[in-house]
Amino acid sequence: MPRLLVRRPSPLLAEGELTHLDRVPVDADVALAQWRGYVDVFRSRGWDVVEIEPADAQPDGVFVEDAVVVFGDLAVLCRAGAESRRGEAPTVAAAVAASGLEVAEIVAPGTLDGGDVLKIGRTVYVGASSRTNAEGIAQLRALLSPRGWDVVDVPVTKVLHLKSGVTALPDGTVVGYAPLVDDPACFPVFAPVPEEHGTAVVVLDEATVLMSSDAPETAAAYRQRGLEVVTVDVSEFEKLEGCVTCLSVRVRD
Ligand code: CIR
Repeated sequence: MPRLLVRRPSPLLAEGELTHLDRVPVDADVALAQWRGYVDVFRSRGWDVVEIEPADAQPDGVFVEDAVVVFGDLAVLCRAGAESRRGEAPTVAAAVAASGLEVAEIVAPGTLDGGDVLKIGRTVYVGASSRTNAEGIAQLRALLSPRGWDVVDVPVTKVLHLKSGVTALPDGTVVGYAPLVDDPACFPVFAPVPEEHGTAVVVLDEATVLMSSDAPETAAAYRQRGLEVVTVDVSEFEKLEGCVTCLSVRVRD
């Protein structure tokens, strides 16, 4: 059974980091309801939901994807590029330790945010962003190359993380909102989408993706490709440069 690691949003969510967006009011109660709706999509499809211990003092703690990335049986604990987010790590490490996965970690001076890691087959695209540095990418490559993964670094200057700009459909097609993608030619197959919030998809299974409800034209385009599309409202997280991918870590069998 696939597993989903999540953490409920902190009451301080509205104080989360912002890099490319201006701060607007965030409603913590709405955010909690949206988070429950997000988790329910997975639960109703048979995913085993594992809640990481709440970290209410960490405004960005809900964005667990940034703290750990799973490659088969290996979990790589990240070292956050934003100092304000390093306090999220101990509780994530505890949850991962209990998961039975082999564990490795990125160490100083390396930084790596999981939002910069996009896996397609055995290729791992890593965004060289304001959060992920060359040393972090080098450490990840050293961990993954012997295990048969090819690590490819790609520039990210226009959005927070690589996966704020691009993600991949089940067939490996990379989708992105072209004005926010530094170099679409980095990817073997790139399909532009018409809306910024349409770029982030979570693959639920080979025929189904989960995405934001704030990109109806893109959802229609994915349906045209024969995909089933499930949408959720994640507006409160989008205000903080989050999206559907960053609210969970998917551990697939
Ligand atoms: C941050 O700036 O770190 C948070 N406010 C948003 C993190 C979003 N994470 C992601 O896209 N993987």
